[in-house]
Amino acid sequence: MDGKAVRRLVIVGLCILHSCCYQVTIIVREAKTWTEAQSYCRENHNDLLTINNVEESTMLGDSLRNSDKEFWLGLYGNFYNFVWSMVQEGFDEEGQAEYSNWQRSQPNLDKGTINCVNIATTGEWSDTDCWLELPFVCYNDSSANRYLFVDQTMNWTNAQTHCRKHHTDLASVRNESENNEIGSIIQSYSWIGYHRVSWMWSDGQARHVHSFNNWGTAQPARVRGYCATTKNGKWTERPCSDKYFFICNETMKKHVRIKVVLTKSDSSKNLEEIQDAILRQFNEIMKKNQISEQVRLKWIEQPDGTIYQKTEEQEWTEKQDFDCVPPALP
Ligand SMILES: [Ca+2]
Repeated sequence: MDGKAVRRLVIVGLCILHSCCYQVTIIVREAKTWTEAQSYCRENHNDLLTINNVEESTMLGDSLRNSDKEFWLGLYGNFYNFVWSMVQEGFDEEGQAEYSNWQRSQPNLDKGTINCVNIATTGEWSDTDCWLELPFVCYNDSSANRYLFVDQTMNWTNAQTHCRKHHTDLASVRNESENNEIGSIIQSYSWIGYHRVSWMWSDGQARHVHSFNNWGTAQPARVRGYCATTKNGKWTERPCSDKYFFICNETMKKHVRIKVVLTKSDSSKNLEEIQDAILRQFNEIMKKNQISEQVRLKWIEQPDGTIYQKTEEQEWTEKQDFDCVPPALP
């Protein structure tokens, strides 16, 4: 064996990989009403489970495959949750977001998952099926005539897409004078930007018309007083006062520390430039592997404010020689 001592000047920095927020699913086998289950999850974990996409849904379906039970999810019907299409900071002044001008006995469509609001020439509003083809009113915040009547019939979603593409959004109405203005420019029942988001997640996310869902056949048929369970991944509406097992989520954060060692010291190079370049390289690698969205990288500062520490380390490299002996012939 032949050993050789090598002295190197090494510069050591610590880099932290902060992988944000991966969800852990906790299955609780104790029957509770939806509200009791929500309280339990909020006290002991994070919240009742939200399912955002097909991957999360498939993973949950796989883990429940051998169970014949139903479990509450965080999804609940919110009958009166009407919202405007246009979300613009500072658009509503105090109290104006609450303005409405429903026709008598409206809104009355309490079935299905979606419904959208039209305005009559009288200025009165009704809720109806979003797939109806109606003319519509757009809002344009950079035009002198803010409200524009579009005399083409489309379903509510296509009307929204049209207004967002050519103007600002489907019309929002903040008060009686704006409502009268719209009533005076339309020629028949027309869409405005108001629509009901009937299903909400316990964590506050609205389940919009086109967001992911995994309802079973002919579900959901009702909204009021109903919450959603899952069995084998499919969703079913059940009265929220029924008792089922349930699923909570927990948000975990993971930190990984990486020690970066620069073995070639070059005093002519600015260490701060090097550290930025190293982070950029790591970020590029993560981007290529499609993990950059969940992971954040940062350098760890030492108590004295620096990132790098210069140390003189003694390191041994070893060289081992083996004799190559051919196998003995029998
Ligand atoms: Ca109606």
